[in-house]
Amino acid sequence: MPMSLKLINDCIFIADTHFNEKNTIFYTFLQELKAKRLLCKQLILMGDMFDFLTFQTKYFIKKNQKAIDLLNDLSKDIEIIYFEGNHDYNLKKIFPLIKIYERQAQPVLAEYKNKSISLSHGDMYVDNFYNIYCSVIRNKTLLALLNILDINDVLSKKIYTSLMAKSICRKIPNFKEIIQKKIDCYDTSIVIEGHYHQGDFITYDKTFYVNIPSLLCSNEYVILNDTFKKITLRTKI
Ligand SMILES: [Mn+2]
Repeated sequence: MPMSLKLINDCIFIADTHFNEKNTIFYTFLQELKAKRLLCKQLILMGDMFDFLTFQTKYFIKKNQKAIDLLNDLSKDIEIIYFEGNHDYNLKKIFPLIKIYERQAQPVLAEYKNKSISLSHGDMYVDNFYNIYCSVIRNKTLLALLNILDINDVLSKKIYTSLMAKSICRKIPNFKEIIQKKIDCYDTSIVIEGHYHQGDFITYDKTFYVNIPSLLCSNEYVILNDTFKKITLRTKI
């Protein structure tokens, strides 16, 4: 498999910010980058950055416009890589300068100091039913149709309200065992995922597993410089 991505020293990973009207830490983080209070040459977005975003759903593009614009602005100066998640997909036309990896292209094989690393949002290798569900919700014709049917944004507003009410920050008790079941589906010795909101780094027999914490849940992101380090986002008030 060809290496499609080269990770550089001090690259920053963030995951699962679930941006919406209530959860705005993603926007705060991007502002820190814009003001250069946080320095970064390569930013890797591990998915579910927006609580809901697809190219076909105009209501959500409007809702998220502020964060979309800032991200596009930053992508002129910073190399940004975006792994689509289960809440944000069909993004290529929204972010022209960002390297987007759709679910079907994941896991992505990356290279860092002669080591190969697999990266994906984290909702792969679950089960067949979930895989079918994923291809249905990403179907562009279906989404376009729903957009036409979405008279006065009624459907979108329903989705939005239910997403806002969801509590997503919780500890998964047997997380190590859950990942154990799928870890051998990857064929690299390092695996990076988001999706689970745990932020655990776990050593298995053959694999080092990095779960990028949810910036929304724990206020943390990850920097890679020889090793992976969790950093707490500090913002001036
Ligand atoms: Mn997810």
